Amino acid sequence: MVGETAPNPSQADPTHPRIWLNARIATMASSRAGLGEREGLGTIEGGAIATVGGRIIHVGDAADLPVLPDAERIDCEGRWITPGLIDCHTHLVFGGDRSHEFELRLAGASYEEIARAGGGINSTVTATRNASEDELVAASLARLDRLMADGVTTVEVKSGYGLSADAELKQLRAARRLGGLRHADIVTTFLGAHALPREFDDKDRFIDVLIADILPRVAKEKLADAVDAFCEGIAFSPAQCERFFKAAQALGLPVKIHADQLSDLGGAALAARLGALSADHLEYTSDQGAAAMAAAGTVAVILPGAFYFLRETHKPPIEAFRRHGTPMAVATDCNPGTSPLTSLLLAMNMAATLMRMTVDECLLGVTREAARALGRQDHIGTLEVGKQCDLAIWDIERPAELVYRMGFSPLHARVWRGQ
Ligand code: DI6
Ligand code: FE
Repeated sequence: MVGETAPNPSQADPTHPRIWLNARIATMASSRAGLGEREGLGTIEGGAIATVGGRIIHVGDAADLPVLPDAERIDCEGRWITPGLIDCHTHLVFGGDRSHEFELRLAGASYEEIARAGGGINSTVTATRNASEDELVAASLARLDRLMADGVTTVEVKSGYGLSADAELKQLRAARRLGGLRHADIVTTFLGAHALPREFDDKDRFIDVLIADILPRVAKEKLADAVDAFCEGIAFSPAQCERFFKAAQALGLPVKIHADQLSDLGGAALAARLGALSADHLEYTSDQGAAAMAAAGTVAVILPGAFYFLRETHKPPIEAFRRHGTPMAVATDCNPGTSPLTSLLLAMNMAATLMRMTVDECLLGVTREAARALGRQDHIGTLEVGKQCDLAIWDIERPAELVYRMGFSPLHARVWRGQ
């Protein structure tokens, strides 16, 4: 059965010790290999994992297991265990859908024509403003369940379809509520600078309102773990993004950026200069941008769903990221306009097929590097003693199967915080 581990007496008690035995484990914790070498997934054959209180207390040889007399013991029968997967870039919470626009585009309309006719990001803003918080939660839960069926245990969720104080707060509250309704961690990002809402005609004036009014309320209510902006000709300039980011950083919030998706405005370099957690999309990022990100430790989040759906042909500079040692993550970018994708496994397949990322890069990209893109690398993303016990247990013979198959989830069980 796909889903949580089967009900049992100890399930009610998350602090109860548990041991998974007879597993093939990909810890994702191997030390970084030299440039150009294959890094590997930190594989352990015939291994065991033990948890107490939701944390990992042992990973490795079954012979070295600590003594836990009343632990529940689970025989994995040779199945593979990876860290629970992490989708580090989604716009999961939104109202309405854009299937009609999809049909218009198939009939030859351009993204711009659709936007002028009332479509585009602002049509989702209208639908999101008109939805109640409960309606947003209900619509998003269906999408979250689909992500979880692929072994996902942490999901980042951005706002950015409200673009007024009330609607942004409503979107972020709906996102936070998802975490109380499912066995998954929800990480929220305030994407205040996503688009210019219809009631404004000046982008600088909207940035002023974001900084003076909306951002302080988001921060005061602790509704966001980070702040994001869309740096693009059709959205905000690097200078406007920087102004917004500096205000966020002054409030102690880390920043992320949608950069270089449709053109190279130097968004990657801006991310590096500000010490951003990640820069995402990056189809048009230059070699210098890739090098600056590597030096700053800013993660390159590759979003092949949007690349595919927009029929983009300009690929992100994967080879430059590799050469410079820029960490790479992979995510769904789940959103109604450019990536209506709710499978992280399929996102990995697309990253490999369309962008020539290796299997190991894809798997590290939805675990260890995705955790880094959220600033949570000390807590999740690898199987190491002390980390949160989030596991995905798979009916596969080789890790490559997780990247190779399309539209099939070989998930056997999902474990979140040891449960
Ligand atoms: N980049 C994207 O691809 C989405 N947002 C962004 O900043 C587009 C979102 C939409 O069209 O609704
Ligand atoms: Fe996005």
